[in-house]
Amino acid sequence: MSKTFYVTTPIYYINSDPHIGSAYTTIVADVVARYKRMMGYDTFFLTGTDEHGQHVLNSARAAKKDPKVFSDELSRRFVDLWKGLEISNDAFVRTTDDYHVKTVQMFFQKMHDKGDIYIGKYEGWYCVNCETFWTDKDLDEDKVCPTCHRPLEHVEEENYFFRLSKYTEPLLKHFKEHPDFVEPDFRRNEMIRILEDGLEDISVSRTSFDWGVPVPFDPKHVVYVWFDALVNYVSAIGYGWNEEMFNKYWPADVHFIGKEINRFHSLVWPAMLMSMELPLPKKIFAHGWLTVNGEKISKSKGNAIDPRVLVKAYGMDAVKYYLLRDIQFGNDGNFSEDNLIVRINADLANDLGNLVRRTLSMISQNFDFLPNFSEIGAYDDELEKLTTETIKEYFKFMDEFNFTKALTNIWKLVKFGNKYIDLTEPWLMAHDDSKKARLATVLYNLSDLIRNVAIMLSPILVKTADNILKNMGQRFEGIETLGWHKTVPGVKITVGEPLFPRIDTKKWKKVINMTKEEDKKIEEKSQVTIDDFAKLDLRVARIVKAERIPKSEKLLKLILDVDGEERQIVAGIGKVYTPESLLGREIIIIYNLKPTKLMGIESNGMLLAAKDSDKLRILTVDGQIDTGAKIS
Ligand code: ME8
Repeated sequence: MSKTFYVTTPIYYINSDPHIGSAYTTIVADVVARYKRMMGYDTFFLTGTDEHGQHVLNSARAAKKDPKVFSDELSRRFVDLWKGLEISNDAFVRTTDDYHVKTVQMFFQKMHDKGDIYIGKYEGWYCVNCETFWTDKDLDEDKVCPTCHRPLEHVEEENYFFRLSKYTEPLLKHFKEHPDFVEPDFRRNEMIRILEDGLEDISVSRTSFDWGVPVPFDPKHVVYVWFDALVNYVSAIGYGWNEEMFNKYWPADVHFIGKEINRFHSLVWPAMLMSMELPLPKKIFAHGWLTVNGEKISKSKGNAIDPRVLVKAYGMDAVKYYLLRDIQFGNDGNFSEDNLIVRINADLANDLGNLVRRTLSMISQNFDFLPNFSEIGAYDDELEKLTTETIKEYFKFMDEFNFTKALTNIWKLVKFGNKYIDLTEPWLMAHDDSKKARLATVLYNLSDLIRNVAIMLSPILVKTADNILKNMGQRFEGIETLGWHKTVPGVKITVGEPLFPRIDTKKWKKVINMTKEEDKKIEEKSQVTIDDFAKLDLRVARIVKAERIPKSEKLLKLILDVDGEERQIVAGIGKVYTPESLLGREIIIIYNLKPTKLMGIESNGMLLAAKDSDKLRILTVDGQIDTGAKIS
């Protein structure tokens, strides 16, 4: 039986706009999936979309769309985004998929049957944005959501509850027996502290809206969106509909998530699985947040960076390299475009790009094919030792998800490669036939180093590694080929284009600043202050006389009564309203508009009307009010 590896990302809220912060979870999970595939694991990598709940329903209503139609459109955006970011997921689960809905109902039914779900009354606070319930104990006096800081709704309704409290002790036991269950360890300790305080039962159904999975035995309730969402990790791999697949992949090897959803994954989800008598995932890894100037990147903070913009400017390989190298996985990390550019120029263009180019150019100048080694000389031992050590540590660090360390180590080897060239001075051997064998060995050793580096980098620098191997006439044929002197000699090589062109920082237009500036301009343009608004004097007026302006289809001359004053305005509503139909109507005008003349006729003010693509309607007041009344 082959080894399997099951890795997941959270399923994304369908109505959220993905940014580089949220894409981070998936980008990292993709690296791990590719690494495990390379290691020979039968890997299953799952992502998807979280589509139920009040928040989605509200957004669908605001967009005047049926929630399913709305979800279909939005889910597509995620599928396309991941494709654009070269994400290699094996499946894409949607919580509106039939098999998922059925599995959620199976969970709910079974947990109810065994008494772990019961009916009760919920009274407390709810964050529509995070779809999270909070108790007074979690909140300050201002009653805002501890995660997103938006005001909470006070709710009181009959709900089904999950007997989470019952699982406090079993969970504590599991945490103790499996010290690697939640990582990093400081996040595990947070969870243990919560457990030591004791868990409370949680509400797992809602009745105030119907966009969700119906509770099978009480369909006026829909299943709480988090209960529904967590089940995706088993529904997508066949729980309840494909036993063979489910048994093959479950329990998951790792759930990658962001730190703010750790409680749901490390406490609620395992308790649900215990209730279902299913094995628990082997690991939950809760990473930190990407920040900009110390603030979490998020749409609502206005600091969202579109990953597509970054990838278009710098390429996926470079963006991924930067994220994994500069941001210690597990901790929060500041995203900086300047640092990304530094990494591209220093590490990718200079260190790696030059090593590959120098080596391949020397081979093509001196040999018809990639030469074999024969004459071992100075520094070869050192190179062999460093290569072997780097590979050994690579496995260790990648298995620990310590990408920063894995990459730092690989770069030690890359840098040593450049140093090896300087020390062995192959260019001096090129013109001396007696040194041809040594030259061949030096170039073989360098090729071997580069091949090993390319293989180790291939889960991260996917295209670059593939290019390097192709140009060197090498193929990846299993992880056993990662190692000293396993390069196949005698093959044709191609020098190829530079891997990463240097970015000239003096001429380069940074993409984030540009979008930020643009955003700012748009924002500044579209926003008015209360002082701006106060400059407008809007008043109610009654139309006392109306007539067409000769030779114009559109313009009408209106005489208005504004608190006893007679005013004349010209209005472009003649195609829609006849003069007769307007008499006696109360309208809204801009009272302090600078007078002007239209077709030679004085207009002293302007009426307000609403217009869409084919209709126009004047604004009137709701009920009786004196003319001259101010609008504020
Ligand atoms: O939480 N830095 O979905 P989501 C790093 N639907 N990671 C970030 C981030 C940032 N600035 N902003 C967001 C949900 N994320 C639920 C999950 S799973 C059963 C249900 C991460 O769309 C966040 O931590 O709000 C999470 O891992 C992912 O983006 C999706 O978040």
